[in-house]
Amino acid sequence: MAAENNNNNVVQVSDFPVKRPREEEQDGGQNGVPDTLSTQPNHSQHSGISPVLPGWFSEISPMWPGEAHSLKVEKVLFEGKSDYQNVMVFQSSTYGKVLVLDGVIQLTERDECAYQEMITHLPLCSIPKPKKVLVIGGGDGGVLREIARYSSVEKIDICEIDKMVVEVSKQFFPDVAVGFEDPRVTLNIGDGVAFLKAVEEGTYDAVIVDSSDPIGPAQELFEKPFFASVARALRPGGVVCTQAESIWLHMDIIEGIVANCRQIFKGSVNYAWTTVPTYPSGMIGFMLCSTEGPTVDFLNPVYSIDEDDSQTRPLKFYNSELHSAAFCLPSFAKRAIGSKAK
Ligand code: SPM
Repeated sequence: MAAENNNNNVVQVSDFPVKRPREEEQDGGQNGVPDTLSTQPNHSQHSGISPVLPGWFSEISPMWPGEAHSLKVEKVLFEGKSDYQNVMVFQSSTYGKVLVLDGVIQLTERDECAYQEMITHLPLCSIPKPKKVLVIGGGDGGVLREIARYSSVEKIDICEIDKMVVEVSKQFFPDVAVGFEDPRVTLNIGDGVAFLKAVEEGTYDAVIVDSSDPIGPAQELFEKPFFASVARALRPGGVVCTQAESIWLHMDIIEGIVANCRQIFKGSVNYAWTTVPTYPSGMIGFMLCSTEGPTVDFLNPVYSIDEDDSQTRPLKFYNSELHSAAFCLPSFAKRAIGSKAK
């Protein structure tokens, strides 16, 4: 099946098996995801429009108990329910348009650059001339937009489970979804876990896992079998960068990810982070790993994309200095993570 995007570039929509809808999921918190997160009611049961502060969106979740970041809502632009999650877009008074999945903020127009640029350029500037890149998740297209900056890249595959996320992003976030317009992009709507299993061994130079949090459709993307599939899909010395949560909120999840990655990836294993004002705790981390092969020194990028004059859209957030600094951890995190990472 094929679908046309806004620019008339044809993107392929394959028939990879689609994961079962989340209502049927009763995993009970296995594989490093705490029971408390898997069994408590989550935000899909309400829209996120605050019952406490009328006219505000409040982000309430068992993943960050006892706190709720709020944004003033000018107008709700879209509300829908896909096979996997509730999807909402609203116009905020200070952060532009906001994309929310199951009551959790995925991006705002104002600060999305801090996430999309870092999750993309931390891995891609760490290896010479990446050619084939896979994105798992990332249905808003922002990571694609960033990968498209690399002239060395010949092929960009993306596997996003939720078609509604892609459609809503194209409609409401054209400056983010612009990534889908690159002719090197092939869009697969389906389960990233199944997609990776079908990929030929050693296919990709880099895999970027732009997932939501590990409750709901993205849970398997934080588990060991998934990391093993990623490692298999990468060439020797290939790299993965995956959303790896907050050191303030989820050290238990991060320690689980680090332990799994240390077993699976025989090259480098490092944790980096960035600020994102609209994510809980104001920051989010990334796990960066490489497979056995040519050494990858994530802390010292081999390519300075910020000095590449051919960029048509200037980078808003990432630069080479921030790249190296992103791997410096607060002491409490260094003790918990640093001792386990190479
Ligand atoms: N392309 C943007 C998609 C964003 N993916 C990550 C969303 C994470 C949201 N929750 C953050 C919670 C931090 N602990």
